Amino acid sequence: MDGLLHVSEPVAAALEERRAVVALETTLVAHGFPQPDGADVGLASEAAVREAGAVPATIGVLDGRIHVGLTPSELERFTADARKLGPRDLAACAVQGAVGATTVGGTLAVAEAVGIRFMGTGGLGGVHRGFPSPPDVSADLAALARAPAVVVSSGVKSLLDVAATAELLETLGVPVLGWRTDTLPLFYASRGGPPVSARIESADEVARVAAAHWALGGGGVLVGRPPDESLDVEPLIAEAVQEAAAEGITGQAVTPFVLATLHERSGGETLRANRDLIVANARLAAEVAVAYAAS
Ligand code: PSU
Ligand code: MN
Repeated sequence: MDGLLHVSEPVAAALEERRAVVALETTLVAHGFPQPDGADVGLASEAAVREAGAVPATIGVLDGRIHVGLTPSELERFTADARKLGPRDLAACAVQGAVGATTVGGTLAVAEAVGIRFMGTGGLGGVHRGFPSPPDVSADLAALARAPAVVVSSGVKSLLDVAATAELLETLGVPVLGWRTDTLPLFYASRGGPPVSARIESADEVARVAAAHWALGGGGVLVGRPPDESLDVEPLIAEAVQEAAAEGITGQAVTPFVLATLHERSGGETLRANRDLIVANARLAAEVAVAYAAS
């Protein structure tokens, strides 16, 4: 399996020297936004990570290898026709030479394999509305329970059943830390979510809680950072989720369909909000990684 993982030179050097590294996914590049917005969001996230003093490691599958750290021209290859890769999909995609964009779960599986402990994203996947019909629970949850990594998100994507997802995170033993808040953010909306397991006030405090969790043999830690600009789009979400069901859209296709429908029906408002929160979360993940490296 030599050569299955390709770690870019800057990421390899940073890991070797125990400097701060932040993993970023490619699913939101390929499937979370129309092109060229997806690649722009990816590049803006990488820039935010660098500004905070860390090295970005954007992850995806190209040409038979799992890449950790992408060049801008490699990032542009993650278009809507890329496969969407959860942890189960990585191996087949690499062996078959397809282009594959990693979800949060897929990214965490690779991050664990190479020793990266921090990641930023938009919103975590979770229990889909209507469970158990369909019986759809994002693989993000199982991956987060296992990988020793801090994931900074704006909570759980509110197109899901957020309350059920929060219960499952407790069952899986995942600490849910509120960034200067007592409740889990609702992706586009900052308020109204379930309570967090602990509120934290600084990047250094997140780093210390994560280090303690890992010293106890724990895995993932979720940090919920409220979006700076809060949007109430619940009626649009309910409409889009219903349409997905009526059109027979299931499995991995549900989240991209709902996000795209919201981007369209909100006149681009959710697209702007989603982009801004992703970049801000990448920056905070880098600040936590820097604090951890300094400790
Ligand atoms: N956050 C966003 N946009 C996205 C996602 C997260 O702002 O597109 C993606 C992530 O890759 C996450 C995935 O892992 O949605 C969850 O998809 P599913 O519910 O099919 O597991
Ligand atoms: Mn699913």
